[in-house]
Amino acid sequence: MTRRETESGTSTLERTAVQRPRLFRVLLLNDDYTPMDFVVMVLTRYFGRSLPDAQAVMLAVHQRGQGVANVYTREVAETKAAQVTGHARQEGHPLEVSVEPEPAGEGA
Ligand code: TYC
Repeated sequence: MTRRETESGTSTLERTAVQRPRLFRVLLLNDDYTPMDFVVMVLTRYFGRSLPDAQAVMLAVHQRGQGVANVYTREVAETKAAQVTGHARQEGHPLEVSVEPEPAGEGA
């Protein structure tokens, strides 16, 4: 709540609504050719995962077909997806990355 004094000397209380930005998941998709080490490197370098965490996420993607690299605001998620796809293509790997909205009500 913020108290504002008007020119005429009256004061009002204003309530400011805080809007938290929608969050988006960056998903890694499994394929048969991208080396496991490359995926682990991507998870540590681009998605801030610790090495053990990156290894667990990579294995989950390998076994289940897809998994969440991390969650960001839309622009950051899309930038990371583009950077990782570019890096993978440069190395000749077919790794696919997608971005999807975090379902409403998930997270804090
Ligand atoms: N399936 C790949 C392999 O056996 C490893 C892999 C994991 C690829 C995760 C992509 O998003 C991925 N080399």
